[in-house]
Amino acid sequence: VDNIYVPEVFFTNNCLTGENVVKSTRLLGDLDGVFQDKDAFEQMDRDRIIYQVSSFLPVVENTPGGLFMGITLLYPGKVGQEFFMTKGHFHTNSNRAEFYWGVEGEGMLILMDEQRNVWAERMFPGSLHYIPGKVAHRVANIGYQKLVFSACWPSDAGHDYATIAAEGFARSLMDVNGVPTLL
Ligand code: PAN
Ligand code: ZN
Repeated sequence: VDNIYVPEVFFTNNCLTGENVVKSTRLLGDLDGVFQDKDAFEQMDRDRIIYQVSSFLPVVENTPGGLFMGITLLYPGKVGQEFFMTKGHFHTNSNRAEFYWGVEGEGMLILMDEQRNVWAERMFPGSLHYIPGKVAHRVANIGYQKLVFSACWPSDAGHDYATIAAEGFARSLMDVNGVPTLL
């Protein structure tokens, strides 16, 4: 997939070269098991693009003291009544924190601590979110347009997807009569 969203600002920063930009695409089929409504999921096109991430990795993964930055484009849509969202993860180095900030569109940052308490913060252009260590994070697009947000995290954070794949989040963000609601 070539038409990934990359704002021009990244090309004006001379520390970023083609070699340290990593792009990835998540299709609906990559999110098997993530959404609550299995019947609705099975009826949808597994090849549909749900989100794309461009990550800027100026140092080697796991370097202590470095920073990574990424920009995520999350398309609008729902599986049943549940908004399209990212997989979500804890950091492997569990105490590593992260900043997210909203660039375009409307979203909800869904957070869960190790005791499985879940809460959410509204994302919008210019919104800034501090994600403490030991807090799993995922983003849902609650609007009708694309949602774009950026992230900055330590280069030795790592991504633990397995815990969320196995246990999920304790609450899901559903469209309840037009109102995004954590259930
Ligand atoms: C972000 C996320 C990105 C995609 O850069 O990796 O938004 O979400 P998933 O990784 O959960 O699929 C981040 O949190 N980095 O640490
Ligand atoms: Zn993260």
